[in-house]
Amino acid sequence: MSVRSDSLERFITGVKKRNPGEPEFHQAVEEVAASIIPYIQDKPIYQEMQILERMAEPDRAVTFRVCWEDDNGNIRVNRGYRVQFNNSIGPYKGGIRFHPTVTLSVLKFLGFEQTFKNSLTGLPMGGGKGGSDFNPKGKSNNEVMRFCQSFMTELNRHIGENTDVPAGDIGVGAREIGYMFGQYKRLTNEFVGVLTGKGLEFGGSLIRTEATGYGTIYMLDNMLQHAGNGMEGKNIVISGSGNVATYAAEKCHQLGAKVLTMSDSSGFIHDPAGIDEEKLAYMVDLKQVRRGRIKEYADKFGCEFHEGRPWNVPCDVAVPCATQNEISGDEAAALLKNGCMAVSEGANMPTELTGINAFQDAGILYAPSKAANAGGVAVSGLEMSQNSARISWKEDELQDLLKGIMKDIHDNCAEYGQKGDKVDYLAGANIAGFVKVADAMLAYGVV
Ligand code: NDP
Ligand code: 2IT
Repeated sequence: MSVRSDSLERFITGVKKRNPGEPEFHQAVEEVAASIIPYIQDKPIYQEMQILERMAEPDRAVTFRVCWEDDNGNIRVNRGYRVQFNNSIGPYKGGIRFHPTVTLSVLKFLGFEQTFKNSLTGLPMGGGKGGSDFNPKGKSNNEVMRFCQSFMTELNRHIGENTDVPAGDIGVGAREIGYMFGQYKRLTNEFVGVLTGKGLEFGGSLIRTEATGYGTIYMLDNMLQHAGNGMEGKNIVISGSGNVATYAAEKCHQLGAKVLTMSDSSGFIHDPAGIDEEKLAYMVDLKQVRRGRIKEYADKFGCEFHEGRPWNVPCDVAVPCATQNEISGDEAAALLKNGCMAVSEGANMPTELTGINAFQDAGILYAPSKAANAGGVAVSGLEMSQNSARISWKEDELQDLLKGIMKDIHDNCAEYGQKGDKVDYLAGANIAGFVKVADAMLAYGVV
């Protein structure tokens, strides 16, 4: 075993021992450490000051009981969380997820990743994540409202515009942010930018809704252009049909590519004619407004619906936009076998480590989530700025800012990830994200 892999092994063994039963968190830390440990090999100050070890420990994690009453008068109990991971370069910032699979492990992986992602945006934001095992599926609006109010009744004491600024994630969109912001305002008697992703009437920013999906495709476009290629005519396989997937699909279409698939937890639709703006509008109504199942799209447009995930559909580019670990090693191999030459991750950590290794070994363009989906939190950062200054920027200004931030992220990853005549975007993103946070931590001494 080489010195490097030996120290990686020792580091990961320590992380696993201190955090038993948290496989998603172990996975996220291992993926980052595999880039950082070789990088700091000849930079003893980061080792002496135990920077990586300190970054793998959240500042704090709170869990709390969330009680609410359903429409039948039954008392229901869920668990709420906020993991405040690292505030070295700005207030904690990151989404809230409502999904039955939410655990401390999932939120720690997301909070850890968020710290690097937020650093990459170039904006002053630390990393955090929160959520609950509450399942919004099948709940009435009133049930969702009562849950959100109860959740915020506890969460409000841990957050603040200069302390911790949550936003949306899986299961948390404009509706939930509205209910939570209303409750925060009521409890504290303060109208401040304590959440992002707000409605435009009460301090939200234009293009926040579109920003993550658009940004994921800007990252892809930047990678393709850097390699002398482009989006025009590419066949794209997308998973998910929520916020991120929808606007990723829209941007692909606008840039001249063809979107073949979208999915939800019941399966995927395969539309060889391509998902255009009109079909996408139907999808938004189906999934975001009526909260229906994706099979209805196949019935409406006469295309195929399959159970499972879309990674066996031949494509040029894969854009996973649903959830973590949705591309296994075998599915990565299937994508490669069918000619996939680029992957841009809209979801957080959608590819298992074996899948990442397969993409890296094949030398395809691979944009890891912390770089590829940073456009969402970047526009959240711009929403915070607008709220602090009590102004609203125009749409074209924000579009330009988002494009510029994604170009800077690409170029920063390319600079740190240059290996011979190729770019290792995974190493580039990890190292570029690390350096800024690490140097701030060095400046603070032992805290
Ligand atoms: P949404 O809740 O809007 O949509 C989630 C989509 O993914 C739905 O189609 C959902 O299907 C599907 N999905 C969720 N969990 C699973 C699962 N376990 N198995 C299969 N399908 C699943 O969430 P977002 O679009 O906001 O988030 C998607 C991903 O993007 C997440 O990884 C999130 O962390 C990440 N992300 C989101 C950002 C944002 O700004 N919203 C920013 C950066 C990253 P169904 O409808 O059946 O549940
Ligand atoms: O994973 C993410 O970056 C998000 N869910 C968005 C976080 C934010 O604060 O906008």
